[in-house]
Amino acid sequence: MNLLRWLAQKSGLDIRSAEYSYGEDPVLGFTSNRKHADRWVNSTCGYCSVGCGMQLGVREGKVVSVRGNPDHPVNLGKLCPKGLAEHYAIDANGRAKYPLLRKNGQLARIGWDVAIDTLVERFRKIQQKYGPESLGIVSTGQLVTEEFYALGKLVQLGFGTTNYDGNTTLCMSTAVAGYKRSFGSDGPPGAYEDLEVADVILLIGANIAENHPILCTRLEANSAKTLIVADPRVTKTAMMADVYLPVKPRSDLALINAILRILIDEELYNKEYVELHTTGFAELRASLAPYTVDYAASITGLSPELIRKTALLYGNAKAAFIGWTMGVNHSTKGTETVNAINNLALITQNIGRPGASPFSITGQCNAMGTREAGFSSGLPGYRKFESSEDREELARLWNLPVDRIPTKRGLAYPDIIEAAVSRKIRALWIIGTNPLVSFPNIDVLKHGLGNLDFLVVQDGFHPTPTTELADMVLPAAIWGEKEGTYTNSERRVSKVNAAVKPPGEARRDFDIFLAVAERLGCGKELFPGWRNPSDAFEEWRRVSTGRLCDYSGITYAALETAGGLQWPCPVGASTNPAAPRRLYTDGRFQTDDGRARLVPTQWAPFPEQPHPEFPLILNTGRTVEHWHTRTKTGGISILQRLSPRAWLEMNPVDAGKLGLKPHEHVDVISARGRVSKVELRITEIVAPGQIFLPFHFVESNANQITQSAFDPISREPNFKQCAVRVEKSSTAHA
Ligand SMILES: Nc1nc2c(c(=O)[nH]1)N[C@H]1C(S)=C(S)[C@@H](COP(=O)(O)OP(=O)(O)OC[C@H]3O[C@@H](n4cnc5c(=O)[nH]c(N)nc54)[C@H](O)[C@@H]3O)O[C@H]1N2
Ligand SMILES: Nc1nc2c(c(=O)[nH]1)N[C@H]1C(S)=C(S)[C@@H](COP(=O)(O)OP(=O)(O)OC[C@H]3O[C@@H](n4cnc5c(=O)[nH]c(N)nc54)[C@H](O)[C@@H]3O)O[C@H]1N2
Ligand code: SF4
Ligand SMILES: [Mo]
Repeated sequence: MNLLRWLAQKSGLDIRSAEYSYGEDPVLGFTSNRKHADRWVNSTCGYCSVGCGMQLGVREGKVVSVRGNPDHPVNLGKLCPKGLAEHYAIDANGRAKYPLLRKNGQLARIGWDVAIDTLVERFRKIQQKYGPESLGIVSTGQLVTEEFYALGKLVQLGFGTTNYDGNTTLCMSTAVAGYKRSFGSDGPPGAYEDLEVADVILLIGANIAENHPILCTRLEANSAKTLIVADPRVTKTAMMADVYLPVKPRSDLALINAILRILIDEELYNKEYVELHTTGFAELRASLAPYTVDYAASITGLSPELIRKTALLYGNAKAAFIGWTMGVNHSTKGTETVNAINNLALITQNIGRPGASPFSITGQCNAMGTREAGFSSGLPGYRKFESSEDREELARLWNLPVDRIPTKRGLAYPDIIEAAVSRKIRALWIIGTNPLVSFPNIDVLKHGLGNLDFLVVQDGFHPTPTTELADMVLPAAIWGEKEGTYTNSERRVSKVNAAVKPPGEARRDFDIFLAVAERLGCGKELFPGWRNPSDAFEEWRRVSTGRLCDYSGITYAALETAGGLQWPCPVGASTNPAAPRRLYTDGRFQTDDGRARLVPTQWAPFPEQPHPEFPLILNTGRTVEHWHTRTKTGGISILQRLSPRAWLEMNPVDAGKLGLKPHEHVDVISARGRVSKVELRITEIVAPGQIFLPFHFVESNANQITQSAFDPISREPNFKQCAVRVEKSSTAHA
């Protein structure tokens, strides 16, 4: 049976009456081709960071269909199931339509003028009383770049607080920190094309079949490759592998260090490249002394032969690609693991060449945009707070005194929450993220939010678990209703366009930021003459000129023609087919001496090891049908029917020991809390001693039980392991 028929049967949807029909492409690569719409608007998918080009079909003021853009260089017309159903999110139930303010305990409708006045007055009063840094802002990876650029200026220069971060610290901050330490700058160096030309591809903790489905089409196009997948779970991606590495949870660092040691011992590395383009080789080599194959085998659970085989495959490859995602980043050793991956790529010169890259596959549609143009963990344009030269340059570009530019970053997201717990942060503005579902160890978060004097939540949906706690809710336009740009994982900037108007009185985040700036009295100074995202884009092009993430050659018009352009894109590059597609092609890095750093790393066991009271290791993650906290996908019936509720994966060995049967309801308990009545799936997809729970479902919230443990460098949570036990549900806990 083909996937469409299966999807339709499972979801109860009549294929003939569906809004679109599908082509016969392989699993997850189907296309839609029915044209019910009066007009089609080009845009880019608003879910994941693959960044597929789309066309939104509009009829009578509604988006009635979407289809892949056949001319877009990322996806050539293909879309995955979430993408194909994305238009339903626009008209889904539960869109936020009006500003709301809490009065006598209830959220009540107010007008925009009152909303903006109240926000500015309350924030200002709190800052006057407790200091500018008592205001915190937590944003997202899902606005357009123009909005991130505007928000950064508003927060840091308008409100004058540095306590600004995003959900990207739950996601990408580890990759960012690792890239900065190795290469002197953030920025994934490769291109998707690399997946088509590499002869060895190693995916570590990246389940692209579920989470970046259209990247799988790149793998299919490469028949000569050897695909190696390291994941403790036999994911759909692992099932595609030529070599599957069932690593024990969080043992990757030991594996990579052992591979490094084998390649150095057997001289399978590029001495000339190491000498000319890196520093720290002697220290790296010394740090690898403990990582014998046998030691790594004891940590990873892999056989010594399999470790050697993997090392030799990578070491002998003409072009080797390493892609990683949350299996690496969601760890207190995440940044070091990224550095070990970069070390491996550097000593073998698997960087800056076709097919060769240490590549962080990003997550949200525009996590990259906030990394480039945002002003939270760095200054816009990958500039550094610590660099007086960078600060002076920005001050000149903005026509501001240099002492207005902060000299260090403020608190990271988990530290903002800690500061709310300790009442140093008194007011919080949450934009485009739903922490009541996505933040680890929710009870700490609830405590922090409960301590605030004023909480504003700006979201496209209401009620959400987070908007329900707000003192003020600001209704935002979402994807399909606004204009700007997204940058995908391969640094490709694509255009996002409005096809319809937002519902009720919802406004573009961009307009909300401008209105707040106006009311704050800094509108003219920070956003002179701005009305539309294109105004922000023009300034951002100037601010990024000459930087690694150079946008100066990108215009909205050029994006419409090309379908998407990769940076660096200096003037003239958008029409030059010979412009470099990758970073670091000349072996020069963004460090002071132009050399990459080889960073010694040390493996350590994950925090909270299993013990008799909590003997199982909990892994959490995603499924193809849903997007994070399900504000966008929970109301889309085809997706919701395919994946209606949470489940718990457990190996038959553990189920046998606990006397549990398939489909029984179980509770999952950690030292912090309990998830009640989850349906049990007994399966060898997970190894004995490990269980897996998706984090999409607030009713069975995985983050009720995850831990408050963070990478010391990136501050990213250790979402992928904690100690739990499983019990058959009793009615007492129902
Ligand atoms: N359908 C869908 N797609 C999405 C998203 C979504 O919500 N839904 N979200 C987007 C976002 S923001 C992100 S960040 C990406 C995330 O994309 P992924 O990182 O692929 O997603 P996860 O399921 O969180 O985790 C990936 C894998 O890490 C494995 N893992 C756990 N522990 C370890 C370990 O110790 N070592 C190794 N090697 N692997 C381990 C898990 O078993 C899991 O299969 O997906 C993006 N795409
Ligand atoms: N246990 C566990 N927890 C995890 C993870 C895990 O693997 N395991 N993964 C982590 C990762 S990688 C991530 S990225 C986070 C994601 O966690 P969240 O950011 O909390 O997830 P989303 O559901 O994407 O929330 C985005 C919110 O923004 C709103 N929104 C959408 N578009 C717009 C817009 O244009 N403007 C505004 N103002 N609002 C908008 C949506 O309605 C939604 O409420 O979760 C993290 N949490
Ligand atoms: S792969 Fe990602 S970007 Fe492409 S259609 Fe699916 S969710 Fe959208
Ligand atoms: Mo993410």
